Amino acid sequence: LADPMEASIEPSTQEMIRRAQQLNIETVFDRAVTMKPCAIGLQGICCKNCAMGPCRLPLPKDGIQGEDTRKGLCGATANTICARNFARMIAAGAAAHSDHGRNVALTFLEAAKGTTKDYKIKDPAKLIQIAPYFGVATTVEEDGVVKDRDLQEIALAVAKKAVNEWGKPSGTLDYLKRAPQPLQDKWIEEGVMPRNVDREIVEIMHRTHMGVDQDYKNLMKQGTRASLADGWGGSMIGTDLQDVMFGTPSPLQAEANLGVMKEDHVNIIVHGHEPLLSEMIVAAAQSQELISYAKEKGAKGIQLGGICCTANEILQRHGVPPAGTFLQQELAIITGACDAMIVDVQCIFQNLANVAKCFHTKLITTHPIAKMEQDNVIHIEFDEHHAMEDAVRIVKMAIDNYANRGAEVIIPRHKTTQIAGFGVESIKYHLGGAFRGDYYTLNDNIINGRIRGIAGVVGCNNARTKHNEEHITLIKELIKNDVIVLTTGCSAIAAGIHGLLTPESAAVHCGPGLAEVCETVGIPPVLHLGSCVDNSRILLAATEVVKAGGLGNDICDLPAAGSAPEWMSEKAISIGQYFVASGVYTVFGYHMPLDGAPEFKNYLYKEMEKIFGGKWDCEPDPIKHAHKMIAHIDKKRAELGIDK
Ligand code: NFS
Repeated sequence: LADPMEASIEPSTQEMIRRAQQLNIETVFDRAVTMKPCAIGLQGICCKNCAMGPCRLPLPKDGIQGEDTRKGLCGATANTICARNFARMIAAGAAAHSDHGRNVALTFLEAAKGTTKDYKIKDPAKLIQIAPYFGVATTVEEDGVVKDRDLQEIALAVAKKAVNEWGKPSGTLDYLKRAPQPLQDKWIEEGVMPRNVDREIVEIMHRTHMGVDQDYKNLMKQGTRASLADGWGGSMIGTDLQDVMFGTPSPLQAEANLGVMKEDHVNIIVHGHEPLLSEMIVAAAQSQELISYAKEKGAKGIQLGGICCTANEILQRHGVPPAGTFLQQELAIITGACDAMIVDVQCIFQNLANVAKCFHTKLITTHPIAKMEQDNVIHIEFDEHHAMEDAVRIVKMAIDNYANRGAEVIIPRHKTTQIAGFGVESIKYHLGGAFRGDYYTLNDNIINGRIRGIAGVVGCNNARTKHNEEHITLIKELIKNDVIVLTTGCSAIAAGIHGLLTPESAAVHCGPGLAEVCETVGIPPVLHLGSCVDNSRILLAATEVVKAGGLGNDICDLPAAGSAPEWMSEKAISIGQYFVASGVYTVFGYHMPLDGAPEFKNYLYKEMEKIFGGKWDCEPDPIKHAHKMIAHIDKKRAELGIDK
């Protein structure tokens, strides 16, 4: 069994691991003790792409290929195998983000056509802002007079263009032109401009099939192209259209951690990624009718909470508190107070069903592509044509289940307050100039040295590392050194849980320069920018910084760095690659599956910088990790002539 103190730095997590062990319920933390990773897979050199294998190549010693130079049966070298595996991770990650984006675009098309009543245009300003990138006009000329074009007409034109981005037969993705021009030039020169989202993912699967692409550099070219189709395509379109339909986030206050669950309330946890359903659940749970129904059933009200990126989506737009990170999903049920957990796609443990079986919890799957085989799981397929009806049915089911709770409900007391809901627009509002709609104040403070640089800290938790330790140690070290942090995903949830998302934390944890800026402007030193598809907001924020001037001409000129200290998902690899290909020095924690192919690893860690201005790195120690990022920031400051 796992030692709770070794598994997490977070007290409610430790408490719930102990509680699970008392009840003889296995969690991810225990499985991490009994299941050891495969040594060859860990190095990235196991090839199982054909039935002559799996070919498990010999491990190099101290990063050098030794005397044992056996290859795969087809002759595949360590570089080829490692690059194929890496590219396939990008394909899976880009597919997950982009399929989410596609579903959003398809729903937006229905909303624009008026064939669904539950989804509407909530943020017309955002629609008008993005329309030109799709080549959609926002004004019309009638009798020589320029007038605003009908909103529904703009929406329909944008929706059709957006949906087309997944499969258009010619050209390249429309959103690529949002990147700084020098970056676009690099992509064109390197031949990595994505043509359409689906094609780049399919082409990875083709090129990594047995006997196709056998040049690791060429394989990575396609990996890059698919990752860009994710970051500057599927994810970015997903984020934008979600903003149009559900509202662009703006800063708000909320709570975080398992302690947000309430013993005397109906507790509903939404877990997964696509906000299409969870938006409806929020609306249903806040309706007077269902609150009254909950009271009739003996509860004081309905408490919603989120896990993973669905949590971030509804936190950013509605202030619904996240109940936990990726690694706390089983623990939310182990409280005994979770009346329903509703899941859609991605990052959902199969073991949730086994845990739910030990309690009264209704576990509800909602997505046609993500079902569970266990018989205690209920499948209510969500359909955008009757979205609200589905949501009401689910919330009612949770309320009806309130009476079935067992005697022992133990909810950890821990919860924190946080400010979330930042985005490109709100950073502009807080850190823009008084008369200039750009990032003037931010740039000015970077140039004068109060802010040393910008870090993006994102990504998952990983049961192979101590839950939240790397995130929190790293972020604290960065802000102590006056580096402002933009965060998303489970990293953002972790930062919220550990109290780093408050303006007050600036005085406690920041260096004097960053503290002064945060206190003057009234923002936290760590800004929550949303879910993992919202990493596209970080790309656009970086682009705004470039545009505001004084810090070079391209993202790679900025004193900035990226990090995913506890990554585990294939989505993180796609994100890492699009950051690298956008010019960002990107450091991952834990481990990278590259050690078996030192030459390929060197290509990612060194050579790539010559092509895109960004490169990969890996550092498991969070303090050293922070200082690698800071050293890069200082190098960029020196190149810009602003080091002091
Ligand atoms: Ni991102 Fe979000 Fe969390 Fe990792 Fe999973 S929830 S999409 S993949 S674990 S950060």
